[in-house]
Amino acid sequence: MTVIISTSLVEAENAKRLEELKRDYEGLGERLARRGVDIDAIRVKVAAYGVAVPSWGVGTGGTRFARFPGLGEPRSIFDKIEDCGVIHELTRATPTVSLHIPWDKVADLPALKEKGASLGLGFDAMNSNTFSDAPGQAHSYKFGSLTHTDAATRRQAIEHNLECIDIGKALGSKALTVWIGDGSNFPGQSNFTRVFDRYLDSMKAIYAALPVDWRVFTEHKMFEPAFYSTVVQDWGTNYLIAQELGPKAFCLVDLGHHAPNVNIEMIVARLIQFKKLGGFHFNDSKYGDDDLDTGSIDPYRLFLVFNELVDAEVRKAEGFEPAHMLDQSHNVTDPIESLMTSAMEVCRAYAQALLVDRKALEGYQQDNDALMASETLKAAFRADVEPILAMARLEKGGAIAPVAAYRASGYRARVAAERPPVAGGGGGIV
Ligand code: LRH
Ligand code: MN
Ligand code: MN
Repeated sequence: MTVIISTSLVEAENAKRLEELKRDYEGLGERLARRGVDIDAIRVKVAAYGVAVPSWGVGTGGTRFARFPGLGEPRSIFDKIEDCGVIHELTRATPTVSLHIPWDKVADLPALKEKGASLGLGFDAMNSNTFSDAPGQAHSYKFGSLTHTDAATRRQAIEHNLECIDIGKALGSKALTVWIGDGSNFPGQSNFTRVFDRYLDSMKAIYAALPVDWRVFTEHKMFEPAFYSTVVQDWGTNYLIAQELGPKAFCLVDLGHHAPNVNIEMIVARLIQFKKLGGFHFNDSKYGDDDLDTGSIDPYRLFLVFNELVDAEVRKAEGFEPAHMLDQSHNVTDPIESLMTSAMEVCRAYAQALLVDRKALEGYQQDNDALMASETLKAAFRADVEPILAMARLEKGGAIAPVAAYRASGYRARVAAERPPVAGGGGGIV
């Protein structure tokens, strides 16, 4: 296994914090024991948890107004994988990478797979991209891709998804995530029914090409880039798609793809109940698809989503196997720091949700004791589970304090010396 951040540096950083961590872990263990919770059992579950890092997240993002690149921007998929390796080395919570084609230029697949393996990284869901035109492509997606009125354009979009499956097969991925930007900007611009018919036809062709052990995740989003109507706009449409396509089709919930204040945890519960929850794109938002760091705006909402996931986990809900991925854009932070922090936030929400006294909660629900039901959730959410997370990282060889260890390692300065500066400018990506 290749090590990017020196083991001795991580050890030295950990040594500074070890005694304090042990005391904190013990103290928390005592407090949890009073509630009948075994801290070690929670730690074991958290240690087994992982969330995929998006390859597109390790470069500085941008808005449609401007992009301000950082130092040491990855030059290639190999640089991106290396950055992902750093995130996993320090957090031990991100064992897979989710690729985006053609943003990721992936010529030598065996070498890429080998590179991932050398860093202890596997490949999660493949993401196709028919929401922007690739240089030299025959047909433009300006007026749609899988739903375009022109059959040749639809065919091209289908072929692209098939190519993503082939790439994924070579890398050991087991899922394809399809998000399209198709929609309209004007009432009357498109016929809702015909457009959706075309979507289903195209998706059926993609579905037919899925290997037996693959799943396809369709991702809904309320608006943007289309501002009047979007073809796959909400979880209702998404559920219909998954139903129409068949047993290998599931709905992907990106937390930023709903109207403000929508009860996302309830959508999650519904999709679990009807066995169609495929996975997540975790991020946070204040207004729209802001792609802010997970848990940075509303950590309670993240916890409530995890509360539904743990509820399904403990009752062993049938067909429950969601893929967990981050999907963020980092404009003002070092992407590696943001992704490490976000991975830890996801682990935190999971740990907190594991603390919920589910028996008590059920009792309060049965008795219509709204206040105590809410307090039961709050009691779990208020617990500072950091010692559990840190201990889980430590025993897997990670850092007690990943951001501090990362800063001490000088990794960003090192890659900045190797990777040429990138010019900024106007007009970013999604
Ligand atoms: C669309 C989206 C989708 C894309 C990613 C870059 O807003 O969430 O998942 O693939 O952003
Ligand atoms: Mn997404
Ligand atoms: Mn998005």
